[in-house]
Parts: sequence; C-alpha cells; structure tokens
Amino acid sequence: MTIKRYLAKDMNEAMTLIRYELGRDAVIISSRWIRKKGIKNLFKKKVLEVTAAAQAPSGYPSSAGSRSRELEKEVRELKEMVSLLMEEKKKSSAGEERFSSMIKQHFERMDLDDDIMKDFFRFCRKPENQPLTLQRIGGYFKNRLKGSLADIEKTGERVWAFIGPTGVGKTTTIAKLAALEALKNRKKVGLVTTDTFRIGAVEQLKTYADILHIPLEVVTTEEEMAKAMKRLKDCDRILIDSTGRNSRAKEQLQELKNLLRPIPDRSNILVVSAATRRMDLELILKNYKEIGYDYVLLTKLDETQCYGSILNISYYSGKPLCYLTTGQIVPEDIKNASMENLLEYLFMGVDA
Ligand SMILES: Nc1nc2c(ncn2[C@@H]2O[C@H](COP(=O)(O)OP(=O)(O)O)[C@@H](O)[C@H]2O)c(=O)[nH]1
Ligand SMILES: [Mg+2]
Repeated sequence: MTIKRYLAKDMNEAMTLIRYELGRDAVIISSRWIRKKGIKNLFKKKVLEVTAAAQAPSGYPSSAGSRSRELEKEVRELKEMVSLLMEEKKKSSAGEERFSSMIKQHFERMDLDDDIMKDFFRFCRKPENQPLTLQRIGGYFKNRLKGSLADIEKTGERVWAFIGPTGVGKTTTIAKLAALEALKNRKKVGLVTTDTFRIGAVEQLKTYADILHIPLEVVTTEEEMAKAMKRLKDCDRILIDSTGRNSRAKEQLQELKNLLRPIPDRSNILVVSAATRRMDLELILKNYKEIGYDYVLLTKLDETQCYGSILNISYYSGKPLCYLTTGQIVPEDIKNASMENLLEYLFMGVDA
C-alpha cells in the first residue's frame, strides 16, 4: 500500500493528481485546509492537503490460500497506517506546545508595555484560540495594529513638520522623503529649516536641497515662517525641519509650537528612535502632546532587535505610524509603515 500527501488548490485538482499518480482505486484518508508555513504565507490563501492511499498492483489471486495471505498482509498494512497517523497526531501536539512557548518568549523579549503583554497572554490562554498558531497570533497583532498605521500621502496635509528629540534622524528622514517626493513622485518639493541652533544644521539640509535642486528657506521667527510659506506656495509638498528638543524643556517646546503657528494646513510628525526605551518613549510621547502631533515616525530600526516600540508607540500616542527608517542611506533606507512591513518586524526571528 502507498500513502501520499498532496497539496492542491481544491478537491478537483487534488483528485486529478491522485488519480494520475495512484490510480483510479486510490482512496482518500483525510483532507483539510491548511496554510503553507512561513511568515510570508500568513495572510495568503489556504491550500487543500489531501492524504490518499492506494493498493499496490497485486495481480489476480489464484487460490483460497493466497487470498487469505493477501488479506493478512492488508490487515498488517492497515494497522501500520493507523499507528502512523496516531504518531503524527502526537508529534503535532508536541510541536504545538513548543511553538506556543517559543512565540510567547519571543514577545516577552520585546520590551512591550505591560498592558499589551497582559492582553496578549489573555489572548493566548483563551480556549477558542487553541492551538496557538502563527496565523492566529498574526491575526491578533494585525488587529492590534489596524488603527496604528496611515498612508500620510493620502490622508496628511501638504506641509509636514518634523519634530522630536535631538539626533533621532529628523534631518536625514527629511532628505530621504524630499528625494523620493521630488525624484520618484515628481512632486514640487520645498524645504524649510528652523534649526539654526546647532552649528552645521543648515548646511546639512542645504547640501540635499542643492543636489535635488529644490528651495530651502531658513526661518527663525513666526513672521519669517509666514513669508517662507508664501514663497513656497507653489510647492506640492513642504518639509519642515526643526531643532531637536528635550521633551522636558517646556519653554523650548512652546517656542517651536509658536514657530509653526503660521502654517494652518500642516501635519506634525513626531520622530522617535526605535531604540528608545519604553519608559523614555512614554515620556517623550506625552510631553510632545504640548506641541501636538498627527503622526509618529519610527527611525533606526536597524539599530535594535527589540521591535516592541512599534506596538508601544501607537499605544502611548494613539496616533498612526507613517514611516519607518532603517539606516543612514539617503534615500533608500525608508519604508512605509504598512501592515506587511510592521508584521515582518514584529515576527522577525520567529522560526515558522
Ligand atoms: N542607523 C541609523 N542611523 C540613522 C537613521 N536615521 C538617521 N540616522 C543617523 O543618525 C544621526 C543623526 O541624524 P540627524 O538626521 O542629524 O538627526 P536629527 O538631529 O534628528 O536631525 C546621523 O548620523 C544619521 O545618519 C536610521 O534610520 N538608522
Ligand atoms: Mg537635524
């Protein structure tokens, strides 16, 4: 007897395969819809797994003796088949347990907020979520992230102001986006910097503006901001850089807020590093509410292995993520905060 497993898109296709390989008398032992393994297949269509068995061609029995020997052989083979199936079932439940503790450990190491962790473990314990599979857990996080991402190109305003602590990568991110908007999306881009505080800060942005042949306005007061906006009125996209501010310095935050006041059609983007520890992250997100922000942008994903900040940031801020940056190279190292990209980070290292 031959037992074989087939993957097909439906029963029709499976039957064709089975008839072709095992012959017309093959019998179907089991069939179920499964998803192929691996993160990439998490949200793809299921396939039909069909197990079929067929009698090996045996010629024609010629006497009663040989008929009973044949029956004996068949019973033996059937017994083997049953114990094989039992064995498989045992193996798969041991596998399920191993997977469930592995995935819990994976998320425990992520420096996730306690509330998020508790909610996740509650989900893991619920009887209706057993056995815990990659699909179920993927579905859980997909649901969690649903409200945490946005296509800022579609939903945001014409002017994007980048605010956030020092050194997180605001200027570099602006250079990346300016290049993408100007070169790839063929937009008329204008740059504004209010960062006249740090030596070399203006030059840093000026270099990119020159390479891209786009205007750069340097602004230190509200009046200058209003004038700069008038000069850039024909731009489809204006990116505003600012001095990094310690989120605990209330007056500095207020100053920046005032500087941005003359721009009504503006989305504020709070930029933070993915490597920020969660206590600090919580504080930054809270203090920057003083200025107000519409989106959050996570930088330096290449500098950490701990991607919990992806979930923490939306939990603490209640605002959608718009981009992720993944290195120092302009303009390549930036990604949309799409569901696929976020899940890929959250599950990175999970052995599916
Ligand atoms: N590894 C890594 N470095 C980055 C990333 N974005 C920016 N940087 C670096 O971080 C440093 C500070 O960046 P900058 O744009 O000047 O930060 P700003 O003070 O917020 O304007 C520079 O050395 C950048 O090259 C990133 O996504 N990954
Ligand atoms: Mg800067």
